[in-house]
Amino acid sequence: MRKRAPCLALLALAGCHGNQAVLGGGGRDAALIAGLWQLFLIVTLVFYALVLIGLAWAVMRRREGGEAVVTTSFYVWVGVISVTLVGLSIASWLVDRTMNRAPYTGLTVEITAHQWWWDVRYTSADPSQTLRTSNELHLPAGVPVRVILKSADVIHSFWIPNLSGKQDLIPGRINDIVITPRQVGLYRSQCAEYCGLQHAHMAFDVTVEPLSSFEQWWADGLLPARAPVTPDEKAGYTYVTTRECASCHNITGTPAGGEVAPDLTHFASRLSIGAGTFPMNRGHLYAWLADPQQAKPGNKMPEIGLEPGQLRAVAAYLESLK
Ligand SMILES: [Cu+2]
Repeated sequence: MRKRAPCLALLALAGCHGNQAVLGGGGRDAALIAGLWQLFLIVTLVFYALVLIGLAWAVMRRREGGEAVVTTSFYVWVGVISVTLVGLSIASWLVDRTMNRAPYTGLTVEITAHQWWWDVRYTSADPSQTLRTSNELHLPAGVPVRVILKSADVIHSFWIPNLSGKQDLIPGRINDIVITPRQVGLYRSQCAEYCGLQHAHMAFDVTVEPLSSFEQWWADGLLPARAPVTPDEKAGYTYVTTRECASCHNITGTPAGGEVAPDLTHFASRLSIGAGTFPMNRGHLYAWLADPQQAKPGNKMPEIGLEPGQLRAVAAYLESLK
């Protein structure tokens, strides 16, 4: 029993630290939410202690005192609870209002949720500067970013616990949320609305970096895909750009111009495969290409039936897309 208490405490604190943590405070809104959570925790702990003290007092003194004492205590207690609840409601409302008044400086990202991946567009007044990527988000530290949220199929929910609260992505409707990341780091976003079989594998990586690094990342992202060099890469390029892959996936600078699946132009520069499902490495890439339905059952990528030589070539080409 003694060993269980620290374990339970650790379990309760598991969501407080790390790259997917509600109390991480890595963003303006996340810090506001964490502050509100701490206020609620302290107040409810105080009331819990008062209830226990009152209970002990009642048990010990149950034969003393009259009905008048009980009645007075009851009204005082109801009054204290009412005032506290109103106070907590006001605190919650103030935090909500502050979050909705987030400053916004002009950087806009459009995110469309799909079962089960994220299509990401960094928009610009100059269309040639609009950057499309998938299943990743880069954000400049200290800069408020407006994220426009859409859904292509069912209701999803956008949530980067370390940076902000949640916002739904609803078919036929446009929502938005302003995020102001404060701490440079790598974070993880997770869809927060059950959206089907692979809801738990609908995540993406978030890189918060200094503004200059972010601008460099954006500029690099606009470059066309790297040309194949080795024989395997060349064979993979030919396969990917002339066969099934090209009808769904886009690789800028090549004949592959599909729009209905994740953009692969700089695929290998991402940190994960399958919308945050697997870390980006050769083993997981081979497994994914060999049988995507085994890797992530129900996703829209069919098993193509690559021969071993084709598998090696396609993997080599995709790995070269930095
Ligand atoms: Cu979802």
